Amino acid sequence: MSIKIVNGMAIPNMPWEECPKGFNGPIWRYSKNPVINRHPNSVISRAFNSALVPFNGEFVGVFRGDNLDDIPHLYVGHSKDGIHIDISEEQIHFVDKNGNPLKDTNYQYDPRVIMLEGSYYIVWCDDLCGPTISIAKTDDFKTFVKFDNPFLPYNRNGVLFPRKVNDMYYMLSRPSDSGHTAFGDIFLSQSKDMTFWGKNRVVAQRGYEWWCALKIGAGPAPIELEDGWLVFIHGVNRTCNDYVYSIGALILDHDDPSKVLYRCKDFLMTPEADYETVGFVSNVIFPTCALVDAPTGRIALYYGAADTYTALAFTTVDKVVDYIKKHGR
Ligand code: BMA
Repeated sequence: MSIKIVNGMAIPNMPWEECPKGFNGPIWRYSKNPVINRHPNSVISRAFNSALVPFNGEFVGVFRGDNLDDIPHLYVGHSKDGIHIDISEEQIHFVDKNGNPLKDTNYQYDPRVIMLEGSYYIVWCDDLCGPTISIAKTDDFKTFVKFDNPFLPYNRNGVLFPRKVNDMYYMLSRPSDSGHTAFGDIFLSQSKDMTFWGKNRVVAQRGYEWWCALKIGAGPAPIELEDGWLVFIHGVNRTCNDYVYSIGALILDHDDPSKVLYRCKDFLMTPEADYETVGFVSNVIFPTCALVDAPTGRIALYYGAADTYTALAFTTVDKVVDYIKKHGR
C-alpha cells in the first residue's frame, strides 16, 4: 500500500473479498449481494442508503427503513460481521440536549454515521416543512441527541467530515427542491458548534459527463489521505426512462476541502447487476458508507441498490485513487 490513510483505524473483521480474476474496474461487487434483502423485519419493506461503523469489536449502524406505508424512518442495526445485520423494529426517537423527547418528524432518510471526537454523529434527511438536513449525536446507539434544526429546507443530502478542519466542523451538502430535484451540486458549509452553519462554498457542480450531468452529491464521510480527502459521490443521468444514479469520486484539497484536486470524469460503478437495475426505483446505486481498514487500505463500500436493497462493493485506496487520477479532469 503506498497511499497512507490518515486518522484511520484497523478494522480487521470488516467484510472483504479479493478482486475477481480478470476484473479491470476500480470497484468490485460482493459476490453474495445484496446484504439486506426485502422485508428485513416485520415493519420494514426495504432498507437501503444506510451506514455502519465499527463498535466494540462488532458493527452498529443507522438504517433507513421504508415502512409498509412506504414512509422511511431510521432504525438501529447490529452486526457481528458487517454482513448479517439485525435491524430493530423500533424506530429511533430523538431527544433534545436536556434529554427531553422530541416529537417524531414525518419522515427521515439516507443516514450517514460519522465517528468524530470519540462520539458518533448521525446526519440524515429530515422533515422541517420539507426535506432538510438534521444532525444528532450518540455514544451508545441508544440515546440520540438532536441538534436544534441546523439547516433550512430544502436539502436532502448531508455528509459530515470525520474531524474538524481549520478548527471548524465541515459539512458537504446538496441543496435541492422539495421533490425529486432536477439539479444538484455539492456545497461545503462550516460550523463552530454543529448548529450554526455558514461560510458556504461551492465544491463541485454537476458535470459535462452525462452520468453526472443532472446532479451530484457526496456519499460516505470523506476519507482522509495524507494530501487530500477521498470522497465517493453519487452522480445522476436523466434518461428518457428516468434518473440513473451511479457512483463516482472526487479528491479534495487536504487543507481547503472546498477545492477539488481531482474529479473522476468516468463513473466508478453504474447500475448493472439485477438488484441495481430492477427494484422499487430501478437503476439506482447510492453510496452512503465506507469502512476503511487503515493498515491495508481496504475499503468496503455500502450502497443502496434500486432503493430496495443494501449492497456492498470493495476496492483499495491505492486502486481507486490511481483510477481517479488516471481518469481525472
Ligand atoms: C435521491 C434520494 C435517495 C434515493 C434516490 C433515488 O434523491 O432521495 O434517497 O435513493 O433519490 O430514488
